[in-house]
Amino acid sequence: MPEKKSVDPAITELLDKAMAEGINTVFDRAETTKACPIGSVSACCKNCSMGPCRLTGKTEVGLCGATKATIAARNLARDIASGAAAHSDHGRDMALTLLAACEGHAPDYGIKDERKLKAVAAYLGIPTEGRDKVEIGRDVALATLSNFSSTKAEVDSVKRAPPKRQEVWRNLGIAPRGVDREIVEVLHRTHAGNDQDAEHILDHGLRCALGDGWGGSMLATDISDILFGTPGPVAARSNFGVLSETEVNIVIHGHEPTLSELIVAAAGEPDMIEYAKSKGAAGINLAGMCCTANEILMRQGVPVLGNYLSQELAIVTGAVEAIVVDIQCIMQGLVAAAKPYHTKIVTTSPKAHITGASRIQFDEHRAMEIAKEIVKLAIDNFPNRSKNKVQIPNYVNHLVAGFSHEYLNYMQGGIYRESFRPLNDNIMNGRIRGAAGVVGCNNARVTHDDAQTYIVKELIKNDVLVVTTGCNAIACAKLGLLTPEVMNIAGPGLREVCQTIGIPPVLHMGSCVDNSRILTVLAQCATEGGLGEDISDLPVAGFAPEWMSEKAISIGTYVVASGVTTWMVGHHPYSNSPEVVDMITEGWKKKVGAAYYFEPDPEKAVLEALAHIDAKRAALKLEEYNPTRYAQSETYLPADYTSHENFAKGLYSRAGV
Ligand code: XCC
Ligand code: SF4
Repeated sequence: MPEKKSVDPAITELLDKAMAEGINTVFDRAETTKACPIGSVSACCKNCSMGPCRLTGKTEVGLCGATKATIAARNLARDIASGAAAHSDHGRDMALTLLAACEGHAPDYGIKDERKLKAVAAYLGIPTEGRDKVEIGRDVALATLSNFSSTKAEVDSVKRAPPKRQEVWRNLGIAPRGVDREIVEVLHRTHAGNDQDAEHILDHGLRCALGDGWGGSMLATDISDILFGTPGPVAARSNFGVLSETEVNIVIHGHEPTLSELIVAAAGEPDMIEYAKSKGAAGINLAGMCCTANEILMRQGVPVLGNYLSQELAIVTGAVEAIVVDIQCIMQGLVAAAKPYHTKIVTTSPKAHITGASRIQFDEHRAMEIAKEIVKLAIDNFPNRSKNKVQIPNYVNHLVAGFSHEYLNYMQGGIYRESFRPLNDNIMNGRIRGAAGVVGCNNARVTHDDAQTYIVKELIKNDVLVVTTGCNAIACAKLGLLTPEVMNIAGPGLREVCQTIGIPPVLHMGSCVDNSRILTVLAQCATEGGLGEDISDLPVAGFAPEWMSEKAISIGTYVVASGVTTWMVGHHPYSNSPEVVDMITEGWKKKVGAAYYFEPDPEKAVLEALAHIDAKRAALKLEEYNPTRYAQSETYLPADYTSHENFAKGLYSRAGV
């Protein structure tokens, strides 16, 4: 059990309140419920009813003779399949919404970003010349759907990878054919008595994960951008201080932008605000949680309340009228935690009911009407708020988010000269040592937000540019790492580049499905010139600190399969088979040019990743990284930035200060 539960003082404050009020949260349950030592290393198989078989002590094989390697590989492949299914089913629903909108059945949705529509149409092979956007949109939706259960040789977006990478996949026979097909095939292969060669199972695991990253997730991002707009920089706020004492607080939690975008619209309607006032509230205040937060932050600047482990504590503030959830990362514990409070938990997805929660089923055909119904339910609940139970931790941080691939491209050369040249050049000359994607969840087995923010800070100190998504992005937001001021702790070379281009050293790129944005950025860096020809040549690394979900396993795997060595910061869930551990590290280095590490120590992970980045630089024959070579003059720190010491003290600023 971690000594300290969270590095976020708002969480610490609310945990004290929860304890005083007798509320049991995930933090308490992490103390009373120990992780199973057998399952946590994949020493258990329950794929048939002769088991579950425990491969511990002297037991080398299961009843059927399955080896430790087979069992660990099957477990890993199934984790990938489940994670890929979650992301991809989300992508499918986005496509169905686009289709309904273009066929006139979903009047509250439309094509917001025509430029993106045309770009996506181009890589899906859909003609755009002289055609109406609704017609193109319909074809894009249908073509997207055909990538799921396809009869194709490859999903369309495989073409978006650098040619060399495509070759690697084709040579190994792991270019994904259809998103659904690869997931089904994992389940088939891992059924009792089928594929029983660990390496062969894992090859297919790679293929399935690629179907997620370059298939389902990428299409989810693309269609979200078409429907709701491609993100550009927005300023916003984060942490519990964004809740309002006087307004109706609605927390939007989950993953999809479909409903949440309309709740944002509904909450801004004059009749809704009037209605809130008629109930004694000053207005309506929205705050996001988990990846829905990221979706509406990136496009609308809606404030972010917190990440995965914060959800029950939102209730404990006593100030939240409704937590509206759609899919994924929603703890069942919300319902029990809400019992002693007035907060209503509202489930909305046909795919995610929770026993005991309120339910307003979402239907894209009547989207606005339903969004208003939800907002009204929250408003009606406002009079039930008991003032003496309210405690809103007074912590807020400012942030800048909204860095889509398109924006990064535009930012480095304007609309006529879009490129990644400045970034590549500065990596080549060593001002920027390399880049890292830091994603990841929250995990109650370790100190909340600690490894997340530690790793990001260490990387930027070492002149490594960071891109972030998901719950890591939210941890960074809360800790003040998404502000330009954070340049004060960045290494001098990185700082100089960030100041010149006008970007913060930590770039928030969106939700978990938006890790696909990172893939396309990597593809462009690799083909821009000067940094090799394949993603695996780039001086970059991946991290997933505090990861917990199967989605994280799928993401980690597709990032590795794309050529980026990745550190999952946490215990090794497949370590019962040293053979499998070797296959996904040394083995995958040979196959896909990148290794998949599970490392519990964040410090060690950072050191290994820096060494890896330097080795990639050396292989490219780039300038050796030298931290004192650039930007040594004090004038590089503009006077209006706070001093190092003051900034460090103020990492958590009190609201309004
Ligand atoms: Fe869920 Fe996407 Fe993990 Fe956060 S980071 S806990 S998966 S919300 Ni993807
Ligand atoms: Fe045991 Fe084999 Fe059945 Fe797994 S598939 S539970 S190892 S008998």
